[in-house]
Amino acid sequence: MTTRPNILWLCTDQQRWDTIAALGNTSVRTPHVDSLVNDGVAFTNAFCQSTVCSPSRASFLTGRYPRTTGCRQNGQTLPERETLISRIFADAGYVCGLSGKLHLASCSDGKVEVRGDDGYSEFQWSHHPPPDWEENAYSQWLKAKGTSWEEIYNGPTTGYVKDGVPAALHQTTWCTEVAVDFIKRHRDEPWFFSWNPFDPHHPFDPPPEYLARYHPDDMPLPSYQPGELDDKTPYQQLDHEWAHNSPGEFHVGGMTDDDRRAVTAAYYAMIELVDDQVGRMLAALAETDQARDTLVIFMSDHGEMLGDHGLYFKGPHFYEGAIRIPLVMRYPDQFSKGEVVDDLTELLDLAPTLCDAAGIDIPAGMQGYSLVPQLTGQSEKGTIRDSVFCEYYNSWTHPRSYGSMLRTDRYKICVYHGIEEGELYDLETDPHEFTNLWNSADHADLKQQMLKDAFDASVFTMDPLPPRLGPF
Ligand SMILES: [Ca+2]
Repeated sequence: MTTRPNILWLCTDQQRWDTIAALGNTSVRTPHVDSLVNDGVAFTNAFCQSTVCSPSRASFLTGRYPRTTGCRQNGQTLPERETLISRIFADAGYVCGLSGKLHLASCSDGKVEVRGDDGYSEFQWSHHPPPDWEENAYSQWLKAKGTSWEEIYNGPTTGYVKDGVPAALHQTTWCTEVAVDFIKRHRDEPWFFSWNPFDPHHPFDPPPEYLARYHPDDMPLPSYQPGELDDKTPYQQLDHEWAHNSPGEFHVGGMTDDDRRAVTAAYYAMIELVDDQVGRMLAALAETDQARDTLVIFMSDHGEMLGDHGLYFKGPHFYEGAIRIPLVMRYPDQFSKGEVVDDLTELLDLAPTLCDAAGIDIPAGMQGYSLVPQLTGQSEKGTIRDSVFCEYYNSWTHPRSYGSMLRTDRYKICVYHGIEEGELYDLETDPHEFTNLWNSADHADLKQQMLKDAFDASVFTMDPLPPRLGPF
């Protein structure tokens, strides 16, 4: 692969894996992402390296595990020694742009996110829609249109769902306008663009005209069995009452089935807006005759529990809803068309994949594998990796919650450090992860082996840098 493709990197926030119509979800409409599936390669077993923003994003933007980058928790700044994939592409002569969030440093409590050496020459930052910072470029866009967030975010609210701002004034739409403008202006040079909207992250507040398209009665109920949390972690038991263990906010313990269906409807409505905006960017590529020269990635930074196991949002939980994400790539004439790859894949495989596809040497510190062999039909099934590894180190709610997870094709073990609870699932006999085998005498040998394998993964995911230069 000798050309220099443009990179259009579409990264939503908190979008779980099973939200693409073309891959089997019959309740959501995603025609534009479906077109990427049909014209590109879909990875149906792709996993994030952490279930919250900053460690996950720091990981896939460097190709290194959260503990390796040093950005292990929300609120930590990615150390300066780390090199972002956008910096690598800028150094290779690409013009790099971003709209939406980056989240590689703390931006809570009114702090503006401090930028590192990220390589973006065009940087339209908006961590989230509310105007918590003067620097929020989305707020400035609303102001230029003669309105404000406070003015337009005033729809009716239930305890769980809200009518958000109209699509024309939505942050996802704004992110897209910035992207389309960038795509049109840079057609004569190689470019790299990060489209990072906040949706479909909670709150569940789609534009009212999108919410109206999804009737709660048509939505499936989450995957949950009463009593299943009895032998699971205290973090899950607490989040089963209040999401993120934050009393007064999202009262999971008070939900009815109608509430659960309404939340799913709102989540899917946000995803349909995301999809429509993806369609605008794909159209801009086609209109400017850049579609064939552009590698498009669609993915998310982590999942959303969406009521599965009686849980919402995310947390120190390693269920499929939280760790498994959509991942689709399209590069016409170069990558396979309409291929579905079910090999285990980690998000940190993306950075080496992009380097490989663009003819850039893969840096020695990257810990993932290039997926180009899978993308071009040059690999045997199951040759990427035997397992995926995910980490959570007191990253958000539940102070003192430390967990790590190893998942193979068949088994998943979740080890919570410093407490006695853990989880072990047989995904073949129990694909919905209802039955925790951690304390099952019949599975003691399996648990022992998985603990050893997880310990191995913990060792083998340490930083490969600095390079070893000789025997001594
Ligand atoms: Ca996130």
